[in-house]
Amino acid sequence: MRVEAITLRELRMPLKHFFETSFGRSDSRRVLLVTVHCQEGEGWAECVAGDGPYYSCEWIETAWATIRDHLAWALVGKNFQAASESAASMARVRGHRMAKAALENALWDAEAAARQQPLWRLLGGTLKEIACGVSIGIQNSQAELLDKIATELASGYRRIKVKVKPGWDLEVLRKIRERWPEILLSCDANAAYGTIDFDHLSRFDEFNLLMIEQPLWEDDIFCHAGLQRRLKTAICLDESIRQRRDAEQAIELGACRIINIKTGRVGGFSESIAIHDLCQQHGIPVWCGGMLETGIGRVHNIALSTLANFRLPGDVSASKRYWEEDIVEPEIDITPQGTIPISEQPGMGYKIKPDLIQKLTVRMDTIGDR
Ligand code: OSB
Ligand code: MG
Repeated sequence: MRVEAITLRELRMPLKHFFETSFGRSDSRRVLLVTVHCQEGEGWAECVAGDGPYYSCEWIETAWATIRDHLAWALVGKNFQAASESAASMARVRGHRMAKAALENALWDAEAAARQQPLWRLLGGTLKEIACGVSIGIQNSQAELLDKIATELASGYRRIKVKVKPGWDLEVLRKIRERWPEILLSCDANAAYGTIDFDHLSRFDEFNLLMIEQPLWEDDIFCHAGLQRRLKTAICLDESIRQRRDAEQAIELGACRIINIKTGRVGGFSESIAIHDLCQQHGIPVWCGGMLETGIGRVHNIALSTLANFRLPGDVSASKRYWEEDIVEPEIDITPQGTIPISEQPGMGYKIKPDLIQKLTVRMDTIGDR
């Protein structure tokens, strides 16, 4: 694929309902879409960087500027045999993995379309349907949280994950377990606790959780190993795993028993596959995390989730949970069994809605000749 130009677009999309984590509440999403224009056709991807530097240090403005001034120029004019080769061209830029992932994944999208192959197959996927879970934010009251859980269970979701933080944890988990003793339940702290909380965190053990996700600092592996030794509950790392090397260290140290893969967080599909394979060799199950994506990011998450070691339900849920109208069609939806069947169609298997994207676009820039 010969890259001729790259287009950046920012969209503003209101969320149907606020989403609150330990690091803050969002009512809407700034969405960064990337299109790579190649001689053979185009490819799309979504940069999952947040509205602000709270989940990680990357956010929309750093991603936009880093792609425009540095990363795009590492690709424009180059010819790649395969999308996976693009990562090496961008390696001189340190960090900025969400920005890199958007470019690499757009190239995978273009490659799948050019080869007339489903993206999931190009990635090495084998599963014909994927299992879906939901991530439910912190609510204004426990009653509202319980209502939301009831709704999601009725839709068929296979695993409920609730966000926790100091002051919204033990009591909430107790209420959920009283009402649903048997469901697959996990919690995600988004790095809200510290070493002084180890005794407090061991009390989570009484709730028979599938996992506790990222209890400690976003840049820590070592202290998680100490905590995992004290907990019966499996720790799942999210923020801490930025690359394959981090996963290697976490596994070696015993810092987690499960890993969540987000393609944006680790710099793209090739690094995601490398982490997936490493975990598979070590008997560590992985699942696909979400970043409040629109349909474009969601479709890429679905494709990645078809790799064999994605053994736990991911945060890959229906478009209508977040958006009034999604930018792909058909909208992403789940079966009553809480699964998404995989399409045999070439490329993404979903269509982009250009008119809606145009309508939602608040800025645009093209790097290269078009
Ligand atoms: O930690 O998994 C997370 C959303 C934004 C930032 C971080 C996280 C999340 C989610 C939402 O949990 C998952 C989704 O997209 O449904
Ligand atoms: Mg998480």
